[in-house]
Amino acid sequence: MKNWLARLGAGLAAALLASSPVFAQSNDFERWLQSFRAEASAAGISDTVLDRALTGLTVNPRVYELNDNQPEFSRGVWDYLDSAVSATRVQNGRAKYQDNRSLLTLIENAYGVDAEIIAAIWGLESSYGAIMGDYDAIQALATLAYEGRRTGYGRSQLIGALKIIQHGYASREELKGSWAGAMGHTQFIPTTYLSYAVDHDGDGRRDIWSNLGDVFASTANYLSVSGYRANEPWGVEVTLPADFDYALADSNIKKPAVEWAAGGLEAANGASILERVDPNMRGRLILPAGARGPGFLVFGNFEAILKYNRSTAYALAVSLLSEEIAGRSGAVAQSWPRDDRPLSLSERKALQQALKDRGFDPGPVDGIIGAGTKRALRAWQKQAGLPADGYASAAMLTALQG
Ligand SMILES: [Ca+2]
Repeated sequence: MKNWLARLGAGLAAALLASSPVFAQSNDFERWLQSFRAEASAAGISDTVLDRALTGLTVNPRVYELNDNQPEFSRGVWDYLDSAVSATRVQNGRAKYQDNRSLLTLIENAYGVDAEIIAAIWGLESSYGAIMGDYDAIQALATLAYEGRRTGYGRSQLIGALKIIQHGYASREELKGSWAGAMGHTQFIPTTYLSYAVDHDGDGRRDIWSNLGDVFASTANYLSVSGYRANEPWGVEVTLPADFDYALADSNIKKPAVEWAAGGLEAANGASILERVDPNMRGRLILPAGARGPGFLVFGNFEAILKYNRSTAYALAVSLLSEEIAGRSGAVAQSWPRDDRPLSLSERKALQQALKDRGFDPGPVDGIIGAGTKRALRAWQKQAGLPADGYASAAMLTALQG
């Protein structure tokens, strides 16, 4: 095969190899860039900026590959927390917090966002600035905008990135970030940058790549606009009474702490939750690993962290890491069901199909366990006389298929 290719000569062999989806489309990409230019012009981007940013631009095959990759296997929330709130990240966080204490306190007072939360987000987004991503953001976003499952995201963020250049906030070369276009110490995507980044030191630039004052103030500003309130807890770990109705662990059910306490919820250390939080504070109950795992009553500040990244595991990691950075314990008192194997992508699809077959509509059979799947699973669990936690476990898949 190799020899046969070699005999064809370099040009023809390259053409044959180029029949892979990415490389074959370089002409198509050029055509796409032309149509995108028109769209960007209409959005107010000047020809000068478009020429400088887009001329000679190519698809980044690595970004294309990463975007295309839907991992078959997922991790349990406990595995994620083990690495997100690792001893090293805690230790580095405490040191970084001390190093930047006066700056963080200044920003905490200005925005009403706890310093340890800002530091925890910094720790999770870039390991405190150690890993910010070295992808050319314009190329990465153009690749996403061109083809794949995030074209709408890619287009709006690419226009956002071009606006950053046009306004002179950063140069074309400075726009470095993750493969998905998240940039700087706390990984702002371009539209977030345009709306929420702040020039803390007053030098005329909102520098989220190298000025820690700008980084912390931008992060705090974003959280504040997302509803973060000073001196309120993110949440509290809770235990549930024996006869608990798991259907109450629903993102739509928010009640004052006093009502949750009346329903039998206690702080995991055995105290009343009302010793820890204002009785009137409204919160919802989350069970990140279902009925067999720990529960948390979470409040408005947790929801604000979720605006940063819409993953419960992420918001929980930020919250627990922030406790550790502030010198308290972020350890979860109850144990995780570590024997509970997370479902693979095909198993999650099988679970959705089984629900559908039994007449419970989970929405599209796409392997994404969203609100629709959880609702359908709860309804089936209720009918089957099981704890209705809506948690897609291997045991539930087996029961559904049985
Ligand atoms: Ca600045």
